[in-house]
Amino acid sequence: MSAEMILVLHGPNLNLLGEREPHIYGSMTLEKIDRALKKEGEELGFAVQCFQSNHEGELIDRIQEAAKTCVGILINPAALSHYSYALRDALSAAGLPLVEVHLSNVFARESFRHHSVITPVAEGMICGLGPESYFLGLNALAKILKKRQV
Ligand code: CA2
Repeated sequence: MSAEMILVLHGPNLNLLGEREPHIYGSMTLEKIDRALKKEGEELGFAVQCFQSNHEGELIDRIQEAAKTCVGILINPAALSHYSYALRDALSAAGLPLVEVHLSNVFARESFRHHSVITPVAEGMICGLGPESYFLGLNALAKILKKRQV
């Protein structure tokens, strides 16, 4: 039997990780984060698929597909967190357990970053721990999914 699938989504500009602004977002590239998440996922008993887009509509298309093929979503919505009701509606409609993560401590930054329109439809949100936010988020999601299987 093949492993159940978790979708990891990265929002706009996260493709620049490791190349720009390392003082805010760290020096690990997105490719390296994705590789480590897939490995961690395997150890947790899940197959992890990763997708990054700079386009809101592409993220929404991927979420709609995931509703039919995946069991949970881990997302860093990037700046879309702060204003995208379309992304929130897609995540809510997918009806899958959702964990939101941010690399930076959004509460220690500009006030527009203090509010996420995604958090109310997520199981929880982790921020401020660099790439570790993703790994903690994946572990939390796996725990939630395993509890639901019982
Ligand atoms: O801290 C996070 O993970 C954020 O989601 C990152 C977003 C930001 O708009 C959110 O408020 C918090 C920005 C992603 C931009 O990523 C870059 C990475 C490297 C260089 C430049 C931008």
